[in-house]
Amino acid sequence: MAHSTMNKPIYPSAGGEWHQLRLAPGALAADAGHGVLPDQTIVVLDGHIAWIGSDAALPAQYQSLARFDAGGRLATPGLVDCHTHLVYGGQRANEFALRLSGASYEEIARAGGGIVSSVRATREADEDTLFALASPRLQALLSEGVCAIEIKSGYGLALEHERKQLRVARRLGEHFGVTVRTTFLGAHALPPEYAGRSGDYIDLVCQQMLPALAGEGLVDAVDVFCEKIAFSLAETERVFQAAQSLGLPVKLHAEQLSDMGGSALAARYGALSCDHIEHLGANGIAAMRQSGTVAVLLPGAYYTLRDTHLPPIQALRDAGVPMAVSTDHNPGTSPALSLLLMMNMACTLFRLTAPEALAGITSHAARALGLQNGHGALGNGRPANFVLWDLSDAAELAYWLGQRPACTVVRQGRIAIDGLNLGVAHG
Ligand code: DI6
Ligand code: FE
Repeated sequence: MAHSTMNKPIYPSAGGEWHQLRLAPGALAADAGHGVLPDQTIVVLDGHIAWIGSDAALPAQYQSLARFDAGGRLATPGLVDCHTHLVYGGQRANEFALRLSGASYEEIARAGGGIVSSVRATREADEDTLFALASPRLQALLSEGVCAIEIKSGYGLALEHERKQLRVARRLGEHFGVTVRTTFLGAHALPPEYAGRSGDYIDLVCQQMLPALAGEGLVDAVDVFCEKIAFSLAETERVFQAAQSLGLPVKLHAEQLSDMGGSALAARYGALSCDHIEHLGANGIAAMRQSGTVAVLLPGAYYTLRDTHLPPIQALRDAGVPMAVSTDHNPGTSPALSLLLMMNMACTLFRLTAPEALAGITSHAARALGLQNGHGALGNGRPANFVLWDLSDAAELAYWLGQRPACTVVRQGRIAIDGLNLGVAHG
């Protein structure tokens, strides 16, 4: 936010010798795999892309606009991080150590660590504290070109504490000028005070928490952790019914540790996405294909848990199910703050191609949030959310490990971050 060019309108256009913005594969939603389009110009007016195309074809009406010199750099759509648990108190480095000495995620959870330990720390923190803790995490993601992000609740597990998380998520969006989609994940874990009474807790989620928070405008979608260590298929369906009655879309943490059939259930409710899905089977894939549900791959959690059970990438590809890639940023299983690193892991661990991984953090990720009209692709009339990269090959986005390539980030037509120092318009 600190940059002096913040909020400056930009009008890149052609004219003169430096005029090209190269569009990366995936820059246009249908373009993944079709290679880079050279010598492209983007005209931005009133926060929208007024025109995009070959520089040689720039319409006369735009030729007198002030011009930003992008030096022939790569342009991609703004990145979309479609699955995060960004707002929480504390951290769980102790569990990292426990896992290194052999404990499993499930064992730690059953012993009272895991999600519930983040719940304790989150309940103790007030809104300002949570905002201060989440801000640098968000800034790390924004510095790599994220223009839209999903933030889940799920570390409060009581009305006032879930509210606190969601309010902080909204505030982060306003403060940093970034699109935030909030997801209510009240059914993330059983809070200790409901031990042995998960039915009662699901009643609370469905009858009190969700209606109250939705009524306050804090909920854009509803998620559940459907897993043996979390909530059953029947409990998941009750939450989906409550969401449906409020007109809210659903998504699901599904088949991460076992195949519970959650994805097929979610697909029946028209879910935006099913996430994790390492253990997804053929039935789930068929159901997701039918409902147009996005498969969200979370290689950071796979890596951190040293999982060895790969998600069914080839079957998803064969079925034409769109695959998104996200950080799943959370303090337990994916303390990841780089979407480009997730792109690398999606390629190296899951064998996505680089264009697939780029579509996974742009167009497919936008769709996983229901944001496909405003984010994840470049095209005439769309909001101007894009990134210029100091890279010569789009595959470099997935190639470097731990390098944060310099970039200039345009959000809603304004330069939000100007890492390339383009901030001077040329007439
Ligand atoms: N799956 C995840 O990856 C996170 N939540 C979930 O349901 C992990 C949350 C945590 O361990 O704190
Ligand atoms: Fe998650």
